Amino acid sequence: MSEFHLQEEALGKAYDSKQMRRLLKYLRPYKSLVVISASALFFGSGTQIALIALVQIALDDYVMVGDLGGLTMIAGIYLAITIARFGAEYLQFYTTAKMGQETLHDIRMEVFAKLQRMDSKYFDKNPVGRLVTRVTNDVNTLNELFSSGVINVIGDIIMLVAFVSMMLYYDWLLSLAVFAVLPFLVVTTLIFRNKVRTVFRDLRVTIAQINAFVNEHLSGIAVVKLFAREKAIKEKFDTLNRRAMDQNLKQVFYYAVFFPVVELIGAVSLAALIVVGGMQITAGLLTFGELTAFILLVERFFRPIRDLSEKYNIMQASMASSERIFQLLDAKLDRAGLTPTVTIPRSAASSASPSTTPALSLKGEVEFKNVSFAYNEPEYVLKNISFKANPGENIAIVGATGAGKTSLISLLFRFYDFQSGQILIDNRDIREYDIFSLRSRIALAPQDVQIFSGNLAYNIRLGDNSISDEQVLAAAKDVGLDQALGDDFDLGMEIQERGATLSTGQKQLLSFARALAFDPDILTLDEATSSVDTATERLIQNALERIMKGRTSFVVAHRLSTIEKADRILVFHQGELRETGTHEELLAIGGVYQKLYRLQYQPRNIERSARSAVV
Ligand code: TTP
Ligand code: MG
Repeated sequence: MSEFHLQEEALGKAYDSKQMRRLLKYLRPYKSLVVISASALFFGSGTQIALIALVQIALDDYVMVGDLGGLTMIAGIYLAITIARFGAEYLQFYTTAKMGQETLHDIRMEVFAKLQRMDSKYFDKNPVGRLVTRVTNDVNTLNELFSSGVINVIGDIIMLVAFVSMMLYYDWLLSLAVFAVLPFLVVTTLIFRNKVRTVFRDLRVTIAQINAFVNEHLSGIAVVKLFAREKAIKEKFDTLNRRAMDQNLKQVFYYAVFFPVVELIGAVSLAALIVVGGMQITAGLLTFGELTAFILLVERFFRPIRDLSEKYNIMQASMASSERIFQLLDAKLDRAGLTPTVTIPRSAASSASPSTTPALSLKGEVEFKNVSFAYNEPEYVLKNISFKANPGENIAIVGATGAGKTSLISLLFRFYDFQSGQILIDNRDIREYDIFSLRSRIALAPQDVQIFSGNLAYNIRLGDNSISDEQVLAAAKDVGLDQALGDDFDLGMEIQERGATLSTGQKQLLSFARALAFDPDILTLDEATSSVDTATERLIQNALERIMKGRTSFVVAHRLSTIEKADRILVFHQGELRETGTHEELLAIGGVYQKLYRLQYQPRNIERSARSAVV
């Protein structure tokens, strides 16, 4: 059974006081709503009791005596109380819903904010589908707790107590007749709860599986189509879907049995009531009005009991959800929150003029000192790496696939912390820098360009409004995005999620523009391995040259032209830095680089390597 399976399956207790206290903290900002809602609930419950008492008074003191004038007055009071009850119920319904939605909003924000602060390792371990479930399903379950659970459970209990006291007040013998059926009710409820809990848990697992399945197979729809797997995958989905349906029906079945059984028990107790009540009336121990009121009470008496058993499910689900949410909220934070910080103020980008020199920036000297790194120890993907890049130097990083090039780059950004060694930027350990300002001075154009739905300008500045339209436009033109997009080029042009409207080359240029827009001190590029047409190739070449000028830059290079122009080439092989030098120097050595060059970079082989890269 997968970890995912287990996690979604966990359905623990229906009540955990520590967790409940923590949940209730979310209600704190909405104290006035809680007070209004609770008062309305009390008031509403009071009216219910009052109405029943009124019926008893009307029957005994007016109908039986034949006082019709007084009866009109009672009817008037009845109407007034009913209207008040309507008002109270409206108020209670509205305020609880508002309270629920407000807390829901707060929790969702908190969960999302927390997710944003998680480090790369966390996302490596937790599938996106599951995290989406945290933000949507789990938070929604809590909504049920807040909007229909907490306060109503209290309300149900109050009503039960009130009804029981009133029944005892009217006639204790009759009350005993009613309570005699309670054991049956309790047993039925327990059986029902057990059955439903099992089905409910199974259903949750199935739904989580359906979510994950849909997520995976829609994200990978191209592969599904490519291999014509639609039919088989549809069948697999059908199995899951059918399972969910069966489980749902099973749940419905239990409900369909449970409710009528409760009704039946109620009917039996009513019958007993009429017999015993009739005898009591004949004996002069009970009035007709009191018996009527009693019958009304008994009817209402079973309702909160039934509701409570339903609320049990809500409570249980929300305890499980809140446990998962709290687990996420309590997860260890990105080192950003933990490290001592030396703040590098951002360059004066907000002053709009691109010519302004940054207030404080990095010179761009980068040094790796015996850096070793493993995603999972002891599988080291970088072994004892040492080199130094001078400010403004353009460095190409080459190596076969899996050599550790992307990993090396990600260390600079502290996406991961390495196990040993030191990385220095401007002679200072990168762990001493404030992580956010560090990242704001180093740009990355990654191997896979992530596109967000929105227009071109949004995709370049990524919502950073301190980058002006002029800067965005300048960056776009500087990398030749205007030429690549031709007549379509416009900062307002809409770009679809996953970049369906852009070609690979255009996406690359866009990512360059993104990197350039905030005028970084150090630039890193992870060239895409896929090939583009010669015109775009030339655009990319020119763009690369322009954006690397005057900055320390690291380019994971797959293009011979990029490599040849670099000041220095670092050759990686199986996690080790094997060779360092210029193109000519390295060819002369006749080592790893020469082999790589022969296999991949030599002009006549480009076509072939490009094709293999795509596959
Ligand atoms: P990379 O650093 O991704 O290798 P690369 O960038 O040189 O390869 P390519 O040219 O194909 O882009 O991977 C080095 C090793 O690290 C590899 O064995 C896979 C492993 N790895 C992880 O375990 N987790 C990760 O998140 C990444 C990126 C790599
Ligand atoms: Mg890579």
